[in-house]
Amino acid sequence: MTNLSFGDYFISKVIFVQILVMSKILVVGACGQIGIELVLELRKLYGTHTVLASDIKDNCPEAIIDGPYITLDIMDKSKLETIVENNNVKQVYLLAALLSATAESKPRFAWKLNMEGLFNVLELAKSKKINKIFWPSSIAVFGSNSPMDQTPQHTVMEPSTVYGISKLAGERWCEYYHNKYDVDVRSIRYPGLISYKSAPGGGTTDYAVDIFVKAVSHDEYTCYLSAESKLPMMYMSDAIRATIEIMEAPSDSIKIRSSYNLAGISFNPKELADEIQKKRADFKIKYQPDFRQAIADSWPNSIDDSCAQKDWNWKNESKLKDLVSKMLIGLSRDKEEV
Ligand code: NAD
Ligand code: AKB
Repeated sequence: MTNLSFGDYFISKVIFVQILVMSKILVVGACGQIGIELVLELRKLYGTHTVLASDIKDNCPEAIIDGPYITLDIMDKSKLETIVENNNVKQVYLLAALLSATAESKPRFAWKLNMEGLFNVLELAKSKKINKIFWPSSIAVFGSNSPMDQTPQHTVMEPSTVYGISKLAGERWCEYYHNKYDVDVRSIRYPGLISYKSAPGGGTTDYAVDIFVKAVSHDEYTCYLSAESKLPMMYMSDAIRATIEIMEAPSDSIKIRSSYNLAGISFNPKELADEIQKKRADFKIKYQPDFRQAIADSWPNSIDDSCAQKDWNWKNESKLKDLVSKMLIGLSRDKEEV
């Protein structure tokens, strides 16, 4: 404040705060399983009009219709740039991608979408048009040569799916842009996410959502994975909290600029079905593994997330029992409302 009068100092502070307030957060892929819940939470924290939701879909989902929405194909670099400039976007959460099961049926397209979208956003940060990026990776970066139990942060990584290959390559590019161009990119290797507000988008872990939909409608569930396929999973509210916590953490506490391991709860389909049966005694499940079994077999059983715990104080909260209760209540309520 040395050379400024109090009045000038006050005005400069007001302008600074206004610039901060006016800058926007862009969520790309906002209509998806994570996107809807992330937009809702970001709007609660930073204000409805601060969070610009976008997706390739023309229509904004009902759940996020109260705030700004724009149609955007993340591969359209010039439209992305225009949106960023016209709206003073300073942070981007990039969620648009093809997930593991869908990507296997369109490998070349999955590679193109998953990589080109990331490059378009990294380039915006390189040219300092935006300040911060969140980009999710996945447990799919590991492969059958990685240790299966408590898979460490740094280990053998030989993914066998196009999705896993794109996520591992994406992680390397994130670290590269951080080291070379000082890009503030932050990332988490999400486990399979479980939620009821929006349907999952074509992953191998989707069974752990589908099973609840059948349980509340009193239908038998045919599981496409075997009863013993143990995978790392997480309840959505924990994943959203992790996403916001890593983005809010001081930059120098984020020591890993590829992507952090993140652990929630590990279970197999039988353990999940048993827990559901404690609440819905009539629930029945049978097992008919398909091509997704090989994908699940190549992924870890459980994850060591001690680096995330140490660097930015990550801690998972939901246990299997809570998750089952929340899913059954959430889906039953939605059913009654329909
Ligand atoms: P999703 O499939 O539910 O949602 C993706 C959204 O992206 C969709 O709404 C889709 O319309 C949109 N989209 C597709 N192509 C687009 C394009 N060209 N431009 C703009 N939008 C486009 O996926 P999700 O489960 O919400 O996952 C979001 C991110 O998190 C992905 O990168 C995924 O790999 C990662 N992830 C998810 C999980 C999980 O269990 N859900 C686990 C690990 C990692
Ligand atoms: C998928 O199954 O593809 C996703 C993931 C774990 O990345 N849920």
